Amino acid sequence: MRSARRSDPTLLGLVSVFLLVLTVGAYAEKPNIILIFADDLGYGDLGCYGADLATPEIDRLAAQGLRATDCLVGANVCGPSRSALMTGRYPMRVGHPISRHPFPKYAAYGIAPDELTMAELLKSAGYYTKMIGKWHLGFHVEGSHPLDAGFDDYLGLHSNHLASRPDASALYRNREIVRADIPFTEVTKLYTDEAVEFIKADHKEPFFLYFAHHIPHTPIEASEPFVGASGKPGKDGEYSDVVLELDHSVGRVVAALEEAGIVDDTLLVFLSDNGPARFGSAGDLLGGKYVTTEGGHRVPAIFHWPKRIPAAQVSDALMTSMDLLPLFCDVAGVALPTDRTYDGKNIIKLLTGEETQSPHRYFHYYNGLHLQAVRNEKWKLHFPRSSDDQPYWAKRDSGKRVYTTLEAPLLFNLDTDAGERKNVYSQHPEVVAELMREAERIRAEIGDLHMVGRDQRPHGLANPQEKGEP
Ligand SMILES: [Ca+2]
Repeated sequence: MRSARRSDPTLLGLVSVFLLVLTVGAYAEKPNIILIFADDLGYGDLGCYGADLATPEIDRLAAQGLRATDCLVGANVCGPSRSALMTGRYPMRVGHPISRHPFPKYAAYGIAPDELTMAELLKSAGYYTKMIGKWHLGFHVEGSHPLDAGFDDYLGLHSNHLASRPDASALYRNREIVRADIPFTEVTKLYTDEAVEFIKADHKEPFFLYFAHHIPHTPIEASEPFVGASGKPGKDGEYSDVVLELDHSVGRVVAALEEAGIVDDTLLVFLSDNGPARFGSAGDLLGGKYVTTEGGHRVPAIFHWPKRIPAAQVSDALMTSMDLLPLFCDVAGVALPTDRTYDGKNIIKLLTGEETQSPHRYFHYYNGLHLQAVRNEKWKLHFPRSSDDQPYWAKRDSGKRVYTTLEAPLLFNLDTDAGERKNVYSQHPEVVAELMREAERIRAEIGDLHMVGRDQRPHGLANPQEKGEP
């Protein structure tokens, strides 16, 4: 009798239907995820971060969601910032602490195939994973292409757009060149068209879209409809025009979500990969891209998900770009792998307003391979440095490149001096001692310029801090 019941086709059918309902039910709870990554957009470049330029689309996202005022990226330049973003780990830990160039030196330097990206983890939960834009993690290195890193499909340029290098202005779909030489001014619209079409498609599964812009990175060139749009003169005006083009693109993505009726079920994150370069503003923060002051690492970061993130929130809790991987895993129902250390933390409760305290105790500022500062939520300690310690992008002071050499350590209270201008080192020896201990701990774990950490993946570069020859 019992064996007959086990093989009862009606009962098996009911069990199957029940399991199907469970599966579909779980699916319906998984949000789509869109990650929009700007390139070199400064902390002070958006209206909602105090710029004297209205960026209505992004400002609206901030008003409808959460705007973070203390979100740090894992590195202050494009390549390693992306290795941190994709893996949820410091670039030193994953063996990708240097920004690569299309030079022979970097021929075998890409994101390691056995690092797990957010795309691979989301794919394991049934997500369709798409990438549009700038990869910059070793596109031509075997095992380091976006399709090797968990993306189902890809459209974009392998690194920065360089009109002077034919391969650097080639548009790829997956592994094939589909346009040999695309003008820079066509890229943003083309990418945005692709994103809109993708969002409006009939999706059978939740999707993850990683949309990595080339703007407002150099060349500072807006496409024709945006030339002069800011009404500002000179090169700063041209930069503002590009920011408006970026804003317009974000608006089209949101409009597509609304038209598809899925905006409430989509977690949309907008942030920048590092601080502003020559043009652009870090607001009241000191420095910009290339250096380890707040202007290099602190970026605009906006979280939008009407179903779970209450509107009109501003959070001053310390967050990092590396938190996005654990966050995405949480909302997708993926258990974080336990075979590796994650530097990012799940920040879902900060976003929903259930918590206001950062899950982070410390943040570590590396410039290339060199540990230059450690902070907790309030205090930041900079260590002495010479130009020899610096990676090629920070060898000397110029423009927003500041504190490239320091003869003595500096301590700042970021609560009252986020601009890192008032050194209080001598007043707080106990804070200095604590941050020094933390520096020793992280050096032992993920290394420093002249030492290898016990959990540091080899980068494989000779003279890693030097740029190399074309
Ligand atoms: Ca960048």
